[in-house]
Amino acid sequence: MTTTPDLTAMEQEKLRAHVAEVLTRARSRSTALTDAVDDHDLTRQHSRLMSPLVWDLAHIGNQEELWLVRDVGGRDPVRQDIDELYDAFKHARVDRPALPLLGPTEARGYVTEVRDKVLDVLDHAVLEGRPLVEGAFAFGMIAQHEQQHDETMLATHQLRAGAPVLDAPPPPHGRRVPAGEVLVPAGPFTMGTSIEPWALDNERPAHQVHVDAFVIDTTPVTCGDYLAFVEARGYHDPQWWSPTGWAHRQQAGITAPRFWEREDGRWVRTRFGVREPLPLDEPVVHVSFHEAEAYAAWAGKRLPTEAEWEKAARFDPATGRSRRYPWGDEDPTAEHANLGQRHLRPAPVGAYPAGASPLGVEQLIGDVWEWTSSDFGGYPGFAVFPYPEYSQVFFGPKFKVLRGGSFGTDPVACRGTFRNWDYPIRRQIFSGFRCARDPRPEELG
Ligand code: AVJ
Ligand code: FE
Repeated sequence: MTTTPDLTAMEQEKLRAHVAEVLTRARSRSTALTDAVDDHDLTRQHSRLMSPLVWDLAHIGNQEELWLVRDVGGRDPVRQDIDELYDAFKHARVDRPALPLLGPTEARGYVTEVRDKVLDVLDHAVLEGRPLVEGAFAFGMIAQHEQQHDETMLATHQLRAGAPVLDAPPPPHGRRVPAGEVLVPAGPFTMGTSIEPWALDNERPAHQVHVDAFVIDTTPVTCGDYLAFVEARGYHDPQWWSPTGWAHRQQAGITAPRFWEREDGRWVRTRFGVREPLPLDEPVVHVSFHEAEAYAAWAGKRLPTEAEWEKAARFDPATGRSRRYPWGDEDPTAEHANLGQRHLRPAPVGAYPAGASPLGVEQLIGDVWEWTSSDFGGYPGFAVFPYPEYSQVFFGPKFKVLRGGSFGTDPVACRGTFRNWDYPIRRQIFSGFRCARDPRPEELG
């Protein structure tokens, strides 16, 4: 008996071309982020929270070698001797500068050698059969991995002292949005996915979740909104903070979002080396989960749960279906969302009317990662794929989920189902939030 391949030869070719395109886009970005600074800035540690940029670069190449050269390609190792140096579980970020890392020239040569082999593997690979290569999954996973590290490198750039080295055009203008909040009716929706070919293991499988009615903000909380909390002495009143959040706020001496400063009686913020007046209509960024939670309490609201966030982003009341993105199933364009480091900042609220969900919730995708109130965990039926260190080892109450991607997230690593996570004290990432609340009885009609 003969079996018909799922993909025609032409479909295989289209998929190969798509893979080559996303890999190339990721590499252009990694190259730009590492060529922007000198060797000293590539090898030094800009913050104890971050790796030296040259570690990220070689780690990108090492993951690509492990999965695409050795596993998918079945080829000989390029540099087996360095696997241990670039294993994120072997050395904490703080210790990485002291390791005998590849220098800038060696690291660049290494990632290029690996990529050349990978493009050859791609030319010969059959993109179906084994789950790892089905729909070119492993290639998509590696492109996402590189882009995730590019976002991490962008966060390192934000922590770097000195003159600006990155540039990008400003984002589109904001606008006044029709309503500040919308009601999302009670009922089930499909959370997660079983059909998105490059969805990672933690996004799977699709499953029904009942969500009670809730009200959610149509836009992320802005710097102007957040400033009102700061000026109302919100950082000095424990009633808005959880006990853990307050303890951290006290111990770390935090009195405003990261990168905000008061200068001659005015607030300024530093963004990739540029000091500028606080942009009041832009989503607040560089806040921790604890700060987000405190603001929400002060505003008489709360953070959305992860299920609420995803329902607001994907549920289409007209069909009962869950969309890939708030605006529909089409991949994001520049009209839909601020992604991919196209701009070096979040866009003002109202900048993306074409990105709205059916219920009118805006800027869920792009601009700033949004903290949710949920711990990171596996969905019912979760299965490790292809390795437990991507997601599973982080499941549990130590990590909070963030959703939606930021201006520094590439579209390949951003979907309505995509899940990010971090410690609730972290704020060097491009993290913001929006508020939700329980409906008042009269709003339920
Ligand atoms: C999903 C962003 C939390 O950077 O720690 C990179 C992504 N995993 N290399 C991280 C990741 C392995 C991960 N986050
Ligand atoms: Fe990694």
